[in-house]
Amino acid sequence: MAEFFAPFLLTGTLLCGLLLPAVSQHGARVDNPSERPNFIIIVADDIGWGDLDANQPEARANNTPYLNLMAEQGLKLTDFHSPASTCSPSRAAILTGRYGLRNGVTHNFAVGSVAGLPLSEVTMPQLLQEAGYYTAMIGKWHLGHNGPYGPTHRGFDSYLGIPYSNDMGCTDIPGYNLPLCPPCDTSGPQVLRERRQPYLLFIALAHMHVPLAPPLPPDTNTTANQPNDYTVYGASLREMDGLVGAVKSTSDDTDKNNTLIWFTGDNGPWEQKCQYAGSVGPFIGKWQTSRGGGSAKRTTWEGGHRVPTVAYWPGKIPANTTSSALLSGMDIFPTLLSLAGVTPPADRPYDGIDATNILLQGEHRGHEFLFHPNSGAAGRFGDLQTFDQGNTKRSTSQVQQRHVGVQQGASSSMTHH
Ligand SMILES: [Ca+2]
Repeated sequence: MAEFFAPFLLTGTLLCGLLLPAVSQHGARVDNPSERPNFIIIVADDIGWGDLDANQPEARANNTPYLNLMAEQGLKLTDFHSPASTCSPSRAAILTGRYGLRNGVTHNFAVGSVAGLPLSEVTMPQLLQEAGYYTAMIGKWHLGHNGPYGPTHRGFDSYLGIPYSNDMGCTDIPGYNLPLCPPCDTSGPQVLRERRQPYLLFIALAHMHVPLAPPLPPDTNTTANQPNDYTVYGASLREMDGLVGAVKSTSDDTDKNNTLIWFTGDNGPWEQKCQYAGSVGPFIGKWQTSRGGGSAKRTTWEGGHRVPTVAYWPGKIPANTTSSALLSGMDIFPTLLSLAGVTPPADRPYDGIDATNILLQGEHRGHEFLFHPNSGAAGRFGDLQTFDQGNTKRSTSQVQQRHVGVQQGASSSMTHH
């Protein structure tokens, strides 16, 4: 798999004589800086905050050496949150910079879902594509797999992947884990290396979502002959880490100083998958679990949405730095657009913030508060929505009772658009 990614990274990326419109199709304003960076966004599936060794070195797990190195050479974001605690709402918010209450995706899409991310939404790849970027995606989409809802209709020039999770529909038939599903675009990505455009490469890994299918240790012929320290989850994590390392290595060999790599997760690990789930680190949800609930994916407790995150850009992002700024996956949208000189359409509000100065300048001021929707998967809708405000986390009912001002501000910003 490591070799699989290498051809999709490119070498020279300066725009040479490409004339850009001042206003794009969707009303975005496009400046024309002399040099625009490449973006590689890597989103792991169901990974835990504690799965990144660098987040809890005392555990000495040694499962993520390549990500650890990326953190040493870049910026570790320790208070970074997925926009939701399940797949589709989180991914929709990452690609639109808007909460699900605005973009319309508050639940996961099913195999039988007819539609997807509403067509009225403007996505990050759309805007970058219109601004002259070549946009490619590899991996899990899960934002609608019929007709105009597929990734190549939502801003990606090329796509190779699975239309939804690897335990859904035609992807979970034993022996046929990666079939040629009709919704898939099987034309394959074009080779970015040959293009003289800046690029966005969005890699949505199937790791660490169940089912896990890691390679066995080299000296192992059967699962019954595995060494004692072998675990399916740990081996999968090391495989995922190796893929990230291969992408980073290829990028370093080609456009090291002009490429931002941003690794994060779409939500926390399964709470009920036992040894097949990741680590939430210290965010064990003691109050919640003591009452029979869960602490992670599908819940609004910390382990459900605080995700391991590393940003890497040699020469731009100071090495071996850590920020505890309160940030969200929704911030990727405005940050990338800002770095590309693109001002998004002004006809709608956005919930993400431009984190450029946090990445490049060491500033620490992130969101004043974050809203954590229950994504329709943690009980009756509205029961378990929470807010992060600095070091305090409150349910909506507590916010209503004790922080009326915050609640009023949040309510006004949550108006549907
Ligand atoms: Ca997920």
